[in-house]
Amino acid sequence: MSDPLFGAMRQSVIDGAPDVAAELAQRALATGVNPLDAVNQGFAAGITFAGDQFGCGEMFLPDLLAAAEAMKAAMKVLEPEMMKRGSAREALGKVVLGTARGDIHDIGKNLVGTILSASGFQVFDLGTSVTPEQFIAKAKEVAADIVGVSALLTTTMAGQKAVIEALEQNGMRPRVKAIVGGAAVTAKWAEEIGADGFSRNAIDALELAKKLVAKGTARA
Ligand code: B1M
Repeated sequence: MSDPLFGAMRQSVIDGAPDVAAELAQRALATGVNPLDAVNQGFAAGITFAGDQFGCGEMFLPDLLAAAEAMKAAMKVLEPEMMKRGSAREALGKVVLGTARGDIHDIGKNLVGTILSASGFQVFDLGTSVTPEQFIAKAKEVAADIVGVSALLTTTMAGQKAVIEALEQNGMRPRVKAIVGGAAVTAKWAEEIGADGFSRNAIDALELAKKLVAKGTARA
């Protein structure tokens, strides 16, 4: 029954139509669709298609920007509901989150932050293009358990490595765990740079974060 709705969501992002996307997100909530399903099966399918079209030269940057705006309009409607549905309310741990230096992609990072917050983590989101120094300063300030760095560009993945090096240099490892993610990030890359883990999507990021805090990263 929801399939045509998911199809319309996908199309609203491809068309770069924020008003339509927001309206569809509202309709999904009104009809009892799980907001995460709306993201994964609807809107994210649209942004992935747009990215593929951009990658092969069938879509241009303004189209991709418009698609991203539509996706964000939908996320603005869905995020509060995702937060409300979060089951665990106790503080599981503190996570400092951001997108790597030089990288302005934030849709996936925001989704990771929403899922972690909704599930009981206290998330400090530093936004996009975050320097290693900013990650370190915030992690020290809040006594973070986990630092999470998102990177969508192959060029900005180096920023993930720089954050882990900075954690080492500041004597914050191994107490503070480092997790990485983003479309081009692989398990091999995560291992190579000494991350404590990586995840392909927001749900896996939650499982990973839970595992890491359970392994004894809890604050002294
Ligand atoms: Co950009 N872009 N983009 N872009 N863009 C990609 C990444 C690209 C693959 C598109 C392509 O060519 N096919 C390509 C990168 C190529 C590469 O380096 N390998 C690319 C490029 C080239 C660029 C520009 C350089 C284009 C230009 O200017 N010529 C430019 C770079 C700007 C910069 O950052 N300095 C650029 C700009 C943009 C827009 C501004 C137009 C827009 C971003 C808007 C925004 O985020 N506010 C945009 C978009 C939308 C994309 C694509 C199409 C979609 C990304 C997205 O939001 N996906 C992307 C193609 C693609 O990925 N298929 C592309 C949906 C989101 C839910 O998924 O972000 O993967 P994702 O997040 C997932 C997982 O990865 C994971 O969980 C999330 C939720 O499930 N995850 C984590 C993410 N972070 C995590 C962190 C974790 C754990 C899991 O722990 C910390």
